[in-house]
Amino acid sequence: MKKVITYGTYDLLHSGHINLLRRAKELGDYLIVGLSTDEFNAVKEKKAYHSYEDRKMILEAIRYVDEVIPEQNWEQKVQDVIEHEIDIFVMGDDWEGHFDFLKEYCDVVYLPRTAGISTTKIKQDLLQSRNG
Ligand code: C2G
Repeated sequence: MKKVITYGTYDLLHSGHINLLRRAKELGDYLIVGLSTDEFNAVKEKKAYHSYEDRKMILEAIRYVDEVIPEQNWEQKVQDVIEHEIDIFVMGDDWEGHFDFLKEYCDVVYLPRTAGISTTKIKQDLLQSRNG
């Protein structure tokens, strides 16, 4: 069984997230998502709209996702890859090069981001529409 892992905040789920998860799953048989906790989001200077529990429940409902684990810090990836016997690490290419240190432990794949959509854009568009 080929195991894949990816990480993220996955707040205000949108087509870019789903495109990433679908392509990540297509690379193997089992997809784990390391979901950023609310505390780690603060480290990433992100404030998610949905709580970790809600974002986890939403991800677990997606057909491409087999397991969700908490992402609590920048340092856990090597341990996660070893413990979960991961074959492929996947991220969107906005992270190109940032996780190449994992090549010692598994394949590292950066997939093209989906253009024109982001959680930040959703928040900005909603703010503008409210302000007229
Ligand atoms: N993504 C994408 N296309 C978009 C938006 C996001 O492919 N239009 C991808 C990102 O590249 C990432 C995943 O969807 O692989 C999740 O995006 P975020 O929730 O924004 O993740 P991020 O905050 O970048 O967290 O340790 C890694 C970090 O936790 C990554």
